[in-house]
Order: sequence, then structure tokens, then C-alpha cells
Amino acid sequence: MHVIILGAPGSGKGTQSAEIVKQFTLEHLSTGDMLRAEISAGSELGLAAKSVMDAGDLVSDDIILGMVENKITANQSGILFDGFPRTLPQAKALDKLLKDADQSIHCVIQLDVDNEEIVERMLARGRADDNEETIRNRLSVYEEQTAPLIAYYRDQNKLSTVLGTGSITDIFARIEKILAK
Ligand code: B4P
Repeated sequence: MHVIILGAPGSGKGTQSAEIVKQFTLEHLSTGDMLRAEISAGSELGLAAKSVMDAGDLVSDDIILGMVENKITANQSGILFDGFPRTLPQAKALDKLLKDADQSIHCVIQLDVDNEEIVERMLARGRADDNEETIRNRLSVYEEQTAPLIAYYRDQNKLSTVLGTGSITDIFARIEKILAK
């Protein structure tokens, strides 16, 4: 089983992913975490990604696809994709990689949270890329480049939208119901 968790920046993808992998046998693949690990390691890729992330923009599809390809082809159990894909070219490349291995995405969980709550949460989180100007840019980049994935997966009958507000436990209970099917 391969699952995608989709949603605006700060909608709680990472938070819910941590809960999901406790209950389901899925490998957690977070492109955000992978990029932050590259930055911490001071790698060339990390250096290139840092300024893009600090500005609230998306790292290039080539860098992202280069980073995830081996993880996807090596996986045996099923993957929880967190923060990937974030653009239509990434989604199409993922479909192709899985198709070549006779696999596919089973389910896409979209976390629905309004922008005001998102801004509040991210300001409280206080990560390096969590200042108000960057957050506003990330939200508009999301609308332009990532939100079209909602229709992409809805058209394939793979999309489930989950209300992403309330307690972490309540939100997870909503997700668990969908994944248990
Ligand atoms: P990500 O690491 O994916 O992070 P995110 O979208 O900001 O956050 P997420 O939705 O996981 O929210 P979280 O659980 O932390 O991306 C960071 C950057 O990396 C991107 O902007 C981009 O530059 C780059 N990038 C990553 N993947 C890429 C790709 N595929 N292509 C191109 N670029 C890519 O939750 C947010 C906060 O809310 C936390 O403080 C949490 O504690 C709190 N929270 C969570 N649930 C809550 C709840 N129910 N109630 C109250 N607070 C809650």
C-alpha cells in the first residue's frame, strides 16, 4: 500500500505521518525532513536547497526526484509520502516510477485547514522558514503549484479529504478510518 498525505504547509502532514507509521506498516518518506537532513549535513544539495526553502519556494523537481527515486525503487513494504509530490510533474514522475514496478498509489489523504490557523501554527512552530513573509509566500506557492494535485487525484478516485483541525488524536482517528478500509 502506498499513501500520500497532502495539504498546505503547516497543515499537519508531518505530525499525522508520525501517528500513521505507528499503526500502519509504511515507510515514512518526508521530502522536507530529507532536505533538512541535507542542510544539517552541509551537503551541496543542502546548500542549494536552503535558500530556496528559506524564501518559501519549492526546491526544483530535478533535485527532489533525484533524492527520492532510490528510496521508492528500494521499498518493499509500502510508503507514506509526506510532502511529496508537491507539483504535477512530481506526481506524474511518481506514477511512472510506481507503474514501472507494477505498483500504484492507493490513497491520498488531503488535510483541510484554513489559512489563518496555518499561519498561527507555523508562527508557533518557529522553524527557520516560519516567519510571516515566508509563510505567506509558501501559501501562495501551494495554491499555484500543489493545489492542482487535489483535482489530479480526485479524478483518479483516490482522494479523501479530512478536516485537519481539532486535536491530533481526533484528526488521526479520521485518517485511521480511511486507511483501515
Ligand atoms: P515540509 O517539511 O513538508 O513542511 P510543512 O509543509 O511546513 O509542514 P507540515 O504540513 O508537515 O506541518 P507540521 O506537521 O510540521 O516542507 C518544508 C519545505 O521543504 C517546503 O516549503 C519546500 O521548500 C521544501 N520541500 C519539501 N518537499 C518538497 C517537494 N516535494 N518539492 C519541492 N520542495 C519541497 O505542523 C505544523 C505545525 O502545526 C507544528 O508546529 C505542529 O506541532 C502544529 N500542529 C500540527 N497539528 C496540529 C493540530 N491538530 N492542532 C494544533 N497544532 C498542530
